[in-house]
Amino acid sequence: MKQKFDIGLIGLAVMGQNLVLNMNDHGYRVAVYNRTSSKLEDFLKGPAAGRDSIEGADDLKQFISMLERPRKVFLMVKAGDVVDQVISQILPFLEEGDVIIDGGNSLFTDSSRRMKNLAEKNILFIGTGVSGGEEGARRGPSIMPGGNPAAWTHVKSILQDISAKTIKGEPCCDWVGDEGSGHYVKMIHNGIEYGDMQLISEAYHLMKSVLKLDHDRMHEIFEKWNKGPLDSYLIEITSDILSYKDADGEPLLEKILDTAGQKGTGKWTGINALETGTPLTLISEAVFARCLSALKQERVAASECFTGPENETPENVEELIDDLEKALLASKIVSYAQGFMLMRQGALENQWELNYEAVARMWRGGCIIRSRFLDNISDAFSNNKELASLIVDPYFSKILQDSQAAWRRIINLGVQTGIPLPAMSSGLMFFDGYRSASLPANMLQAQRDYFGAHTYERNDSPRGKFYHTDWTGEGGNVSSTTYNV
Ligand code: NBP
Repeated sequence: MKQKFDIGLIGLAVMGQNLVLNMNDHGYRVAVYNRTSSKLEDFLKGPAAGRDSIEGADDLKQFISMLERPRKVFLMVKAGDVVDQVISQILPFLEEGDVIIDGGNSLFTDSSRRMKNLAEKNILFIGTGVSGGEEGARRGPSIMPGGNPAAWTHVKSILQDISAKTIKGEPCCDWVGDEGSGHYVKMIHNGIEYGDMQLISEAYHLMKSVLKLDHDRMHEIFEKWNKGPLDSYLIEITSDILSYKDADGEPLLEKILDTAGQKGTGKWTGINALETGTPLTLISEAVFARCLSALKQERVAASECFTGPENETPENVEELIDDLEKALLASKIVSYAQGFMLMRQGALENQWELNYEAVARMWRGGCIIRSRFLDNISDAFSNNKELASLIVDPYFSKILQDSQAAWRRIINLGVQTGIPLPAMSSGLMFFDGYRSASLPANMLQAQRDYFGAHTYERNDSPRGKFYHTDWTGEGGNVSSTTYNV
């Protein structure tokens, strides 16, 4: 009898093809299927040619019959309804104990629903984040699996073998937790990615438009920053992008239209932050900055209505470059602190037990936000499992303390020259709010009580005791019900 296959993969677009080759490089026999059969043929005759242990089927029943039991079916198709459609197409051919792994960018609530529905049929479901794009999928992505814990033993070795490894050789893949927690962690990863990208773009904007640096100089600066605490994949590719010349010898970057696209995971992170009441200000600003950039026509029209401030090259350019590095690092700390705050809130609301140290380790290699900095985050949670915020961890609080003067100078520079720094400034505003023992919310509470009898607590009374004042002398004694949403 013909030897069965270790795993089957459905969806031979860029991610699927590269994951198959990666699995095969690690000794796994892989069966493949794609809705459009010409793409299956192209793959088998192209990238998979000469690999005997990769075989395809253009019929789902046959494809499933090729798999070793318990069958492991990896879906790498477009996120959303397509995942439900494909699951319902393969279900008739699966048996109890088989495993479905969805590796696309699915919404975590969909993954929770799929896990529960499939558990009723005794099919084990995993929703896993896969990050690293094409190169990551081929050479080792960061993989964040969550779902039915009984599935983990069946796929652990495959997923950890194909994942990226940290410098210490640890796999950038570990069990995240129950239900849709794997996709939840991936969603936050993508939100943080939005924040990092926006912060870097703001630094580039100031360098180009205020410090008037040319592309070669900007390339050198990012290259230098990549040897310090900002060392990361995104800083590295920014340096490469700045040195890339078009056919005419001019920087290609300046020919790219300034309207950003997005596929939804940043938006989901912002929505979840609002739903859970988490102040995820920097990442949300990064999402809105993309939305604002997309209003190109309106921006061009508005640019003709207003004149911004005069913009003369400052005298202390070298000092400002150092300030910018510090401002970028400080803002980045706030962004990650907010991302981990949201993760803690998500874990609380969904009753998941998340290991934050392991999450930081999973992001250490293979994924788009990989950076040296994630080792420090992992250490912070290893030193204190109950850490309220990365901001108060001794390593990060010292950086913030030492950088805040430079950070303020950079935000001032942006304000004075009319260069928008939405993410960097919202990071500073959050920092100032978070480190303030008192905020003007007493005024908010007074206003709420004045117009809506919403009541307030007092500084000189125990928490939980609520007061209402008849501010005008014309109100009654009846107060509104006290609750928070
Ligand atoms: P796409 O997101 O472009 O999806 C294309 C695949 O989905 C093709 O195999 C296509 O089959 C299949 N598909 C579609 Br579209 N509709 C289908 C249907 N109704 N039934 C069955 N199959 C269908 O590919 P990708 O960029 O490789 O991404 C795959 C997943 O991984 C997505 O969820 C994506 O968000 C996620 N992801 C992507 C990246 C990245 O960098 N691209 C990184 C990380 C995660 P066809 O060939 O017949 O049209």
